[in-house]
Amino acid sequence: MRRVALQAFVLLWVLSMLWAQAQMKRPVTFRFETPTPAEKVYLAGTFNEWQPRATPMHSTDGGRTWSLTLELEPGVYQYKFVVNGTEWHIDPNAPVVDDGNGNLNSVLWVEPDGYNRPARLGDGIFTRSAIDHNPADLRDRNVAGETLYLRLRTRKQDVAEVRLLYTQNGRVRTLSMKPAVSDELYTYYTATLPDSDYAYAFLLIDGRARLWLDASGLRPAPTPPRFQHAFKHRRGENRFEAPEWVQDAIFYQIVPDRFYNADPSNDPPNNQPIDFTGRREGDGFHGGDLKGIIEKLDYLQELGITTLYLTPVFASVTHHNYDTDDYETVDPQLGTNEDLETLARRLHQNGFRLVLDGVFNHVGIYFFAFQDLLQHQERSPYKDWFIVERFPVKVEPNPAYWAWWNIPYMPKLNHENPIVRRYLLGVVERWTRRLGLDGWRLDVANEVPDRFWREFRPVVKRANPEAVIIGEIWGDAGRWLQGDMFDSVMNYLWRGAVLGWIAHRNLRPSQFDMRMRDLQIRYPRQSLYAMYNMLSSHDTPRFWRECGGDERRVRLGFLLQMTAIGAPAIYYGDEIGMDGGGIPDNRRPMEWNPTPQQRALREFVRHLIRVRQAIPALRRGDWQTLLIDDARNLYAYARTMEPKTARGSLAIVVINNGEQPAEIELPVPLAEGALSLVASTAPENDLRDTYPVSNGRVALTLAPMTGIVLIPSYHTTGGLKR
Ligand SMILES: [Ca+2]
Ligand SMILES: [Ca+2]
Ligand SMILES: [Ca+2]
Repeated sequence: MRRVALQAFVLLWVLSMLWAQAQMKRPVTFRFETPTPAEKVYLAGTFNEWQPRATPMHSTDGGRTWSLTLELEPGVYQYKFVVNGTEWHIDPNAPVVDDGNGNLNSVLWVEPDGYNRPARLGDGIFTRSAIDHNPADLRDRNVAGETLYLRLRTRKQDVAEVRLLYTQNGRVRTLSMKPAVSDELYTYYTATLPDSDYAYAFLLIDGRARLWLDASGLRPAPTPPRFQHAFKHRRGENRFEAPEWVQDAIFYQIVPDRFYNADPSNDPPNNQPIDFTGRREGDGFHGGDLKGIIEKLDYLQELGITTLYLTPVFASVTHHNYDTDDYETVDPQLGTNEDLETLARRLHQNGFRLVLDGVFNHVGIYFFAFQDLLQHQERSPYKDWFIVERFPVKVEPNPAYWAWWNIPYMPKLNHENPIVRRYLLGVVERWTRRLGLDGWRLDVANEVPDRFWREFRPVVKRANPEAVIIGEIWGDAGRWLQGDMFDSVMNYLWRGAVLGWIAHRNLRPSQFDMRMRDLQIRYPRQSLYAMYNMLSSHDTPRFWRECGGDERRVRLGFLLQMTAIGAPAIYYGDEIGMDGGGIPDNRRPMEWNPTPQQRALREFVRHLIRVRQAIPALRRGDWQTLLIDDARNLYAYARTMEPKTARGSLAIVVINNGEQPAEIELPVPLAEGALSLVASTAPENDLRDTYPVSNGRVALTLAPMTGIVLIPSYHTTGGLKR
């Protein structure tokens, strides 16, 4: 038995490798002309994680014209040229896109083979290069709970019908696959089955043509169906567990220097340079500390927070501490190692969890190994801890070593060096055990090699199997959510969609809906439900600012956040609508004397948290779009789970994001009965407490730019009333 299993595994592995090769790379040549000759020009983009010095270009005319050819898989890429490692330029000969966070980048589409011919439904022609199902990829084959999730990709607008054929107990069964979502290049079809043993294949139908996809590839469909080369699924395969508790978490992100100052004795001096280089803290120190967080635990508990995420707490000369000088020691401005242990203990005693910021891409210039390098140069035993291009090494602009964004105060570590990896993993293991840490948020995780994260995961999980690993990834994070690196990521894609529809008002409901459904096929379900969904972070303008200070929009953002798939994460002060633009303005000290208006917003957020916690469907349910009305800017969705009779198994969210009152007749997943209002962004409005449902429809009127949450009346308990 064992041997058969091994052979099957090897066969599967070989097939999946062949599959990976079938994703044909294509040569793409980049060209850039500099106005004056440059010493060096680099290419940086989503294909190299925006590393400013990783991809040098070549010049044959003394530094004016630069070019480089890369082999790229089909997809959409963003990029820029980096002149002399410091000046970032877009490509004047390419279209630009907003990356969703206010940056303009050049964009490149690499189309798969055959895309030069238009796609048509029903013409009997398939664009074969687009058709893909990789059984080794969790996005294509994933077991979560007792359910097997399958995904197949085709070209957009190309295939009329996709069927999943599978064998069970010797019988062949057929399931029609649903087109879940389409992106620029592809349509994704999905199907679910109870997790069990199957042989399966896909039948694609277009016009009179029928194509068969199994583990041996694509070929004309055999009649009757033949399964000797079928994909195989064994019960429990491809199972990866993200910690269950994250689905129920309400995160709160704190920049400790900016939260609460409980101990003035450890405040750093504010009016002198922070070191010999003469640099000053841009916006100063504000004296917040770990004791301050302990003092405010009641506040956080009252709000409904369950999990704290602290930006870095280890010693560094800056207020933000993203340039670690000593991983073993808590920053003296924040307290002592004992204070951190006390904080962790107090959090755990009060039912909170604690996630720390892991900054392992780069260090600060006072980090012992970097100090040794500065002192001993080529003779330093630590010179291979960094990526040094030339000697002498000095702290200077455009330094001789790789640094994060070329900022000389943040020398990048060399993760190819096994000693560096072992050192960092030791730090991780000790703090995880010592604090009973509930997780790590990983700074600029895309810039650290995957290899390090693959070693990181088992170290963390051994120290605490329940710890969550959250990567800072701004784009599509599917690569990191394959079970071998992260459980979750900071969900900037989700935030971008909310900004687009609610804050900036440049997306329509249909586009917002597409983005929501896109996220659902982009990540394995375990990760999707453990996403870190934030409206703001220490790296973005405050949501309040993004909404132009329009509280109606801010409230709609919170409504979406608290009813979304994935864990809500509140950036400190957002709950009272604190304002702030880009860094460092978005890190103003916490406002502890809120105005009545701010307190009312906080009360609304607190209520939404209670609603989320009281209705399991909001945390664990499926997503069902109920209404898309672009003309009136209306959108409604349901969160549903089985069994339907259970309390909290259904919640309906209706949003009128338009400027006019809207009379809505909404189809709902409930035949008869009544719906009760449990939350509204505009409580002063004259809304009814219950709405009758007849023939699966409910009629309601919503004021402009308001949203509500409804649940079946027979599910209601006291205390949830808005
Ligand atoms: Ca076709
Ligand atoms: Ca202090
Ligand atoms: Ca500091």
